[in-house]
Amino acid sequence: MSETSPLVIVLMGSKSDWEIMKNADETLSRFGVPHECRVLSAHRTPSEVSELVSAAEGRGVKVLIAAAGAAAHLAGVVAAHTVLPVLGVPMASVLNGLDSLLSTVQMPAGIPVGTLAIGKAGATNAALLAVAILGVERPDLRDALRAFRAEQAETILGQTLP
Ligand code: RP5
Repeated sequence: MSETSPLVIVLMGSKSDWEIMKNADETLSRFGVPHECRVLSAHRTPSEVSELVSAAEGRGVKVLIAAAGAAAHLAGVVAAHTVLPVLGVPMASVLNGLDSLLSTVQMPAGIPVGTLAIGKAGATNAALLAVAILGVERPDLRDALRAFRAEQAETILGQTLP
């Protein structure tokens, strides 16, 4: 995690989400994006969520990622407190994350949450999408994303079957 001002905040509802959300942390680090990761819960620490998110724009934050499981309202609550883009990542749960997915993705019209896939893929892609959003004004990040995709293509093309 960078010690400079964060461009991205990664929130998760519980420390139990970290095993998955460390993939977002690692992906942002790979692209050299300053970010901070925090555990804050929409229902267990509502005031602290409100304070952190309300102050984010003033701190220079550009994108927020919010991960939660079960009745996963964290991303929606985060989005209610900011006009910055909010990316939601549903965590797996006793219902395999379907409850988290629906809770995160089914925002009524007016307050959007860009929802990614359940679990590790969503954590990684939320970070990649955050990099793409930052890349709108950062050609260096766009170049880094192109290089990342070229690397993925090389990996696929190099795969052989037994
Ligand atoms: C949600 O409840 C968290 O985001 C987590 O995915 C889930 C379970 O939390 P713990 O009971 O493990 O703290 O709020």
